[in-house]
Amino acid sequence: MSASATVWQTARFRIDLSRPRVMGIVNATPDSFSDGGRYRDADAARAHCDALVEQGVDILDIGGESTRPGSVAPDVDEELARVLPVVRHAVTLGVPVSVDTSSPEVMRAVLAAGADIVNDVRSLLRPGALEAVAAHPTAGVCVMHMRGEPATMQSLTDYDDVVAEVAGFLRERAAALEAAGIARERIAADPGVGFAKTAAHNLELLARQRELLDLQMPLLVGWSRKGTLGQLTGRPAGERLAASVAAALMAVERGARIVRVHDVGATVDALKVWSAVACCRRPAA
Ligand code: 7PJ
Repeated sequence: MSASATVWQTARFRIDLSRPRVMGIVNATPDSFSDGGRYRDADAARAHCDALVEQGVDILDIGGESTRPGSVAPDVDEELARVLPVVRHAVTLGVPVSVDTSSPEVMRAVLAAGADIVNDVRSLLRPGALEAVAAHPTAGVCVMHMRGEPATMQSLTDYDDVVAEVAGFLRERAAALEAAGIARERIAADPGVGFAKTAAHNLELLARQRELLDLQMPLLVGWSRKGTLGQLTGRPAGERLAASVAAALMAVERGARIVRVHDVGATVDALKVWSAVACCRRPAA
């Protein structure tokens, strides 16, 4: 088997990872600038799904909980009310649909509605989450490294060797998922850029990212608009496009097979250039 697995089994799609894939972020959280309430927010999120498909997205990732540093989780009913109307539309668009959630109730509901992937920043550690995904015969899942909770994680940044710790955690979670009956080819692994990590840790994880290929799982990485890029450039989140594309490209160059991004069109273009060069390489010795 090559260093990076070549498929990701998900509910409706076996995603071919022989070329890198772009996962586009769809926020189903309330828009603080919208005064039209839930219907208007859901409409905007559905329109955003359509726009990302138009831009060439490979996977839609819909989230109803903000997990930015310091944020507090919504209750289950609220999260479902945000996410389900968007998922029901997204599953009609012909691309795999992922849902960014840690709630077993939300997992069960979105998988029943036809979603393909559970993307859980808490790696199915909430009670019932492992069982919710294992109960589906083929749904994909992404496990991600984090410590603590988004509200407190930035105080949990002591590591001897961040790459070894992240790898050890992801290996353990994959083993737990497999023991629960989730086949290996259904699992992707994510180092969790910005989750209980300083800028130096995030950069070390990117510099040494190839070491994570030893996990023998497809690597999914999300650098898009993250704080480390703000620290490096001095720019606010809305002005981190170039930095985000640069980081996504470096992640792919170091073996990531899926990049989770806000700016789908720009990332798709960058990866076209990368792929055109990658295909001309001599086979590795
Ligand atoms: C990530 C995520 C990430 C995965 C968020 C943000 C914060 N899921 N959900 N990986 N980040 N798998 O987008 O800034 O890095 S929410």
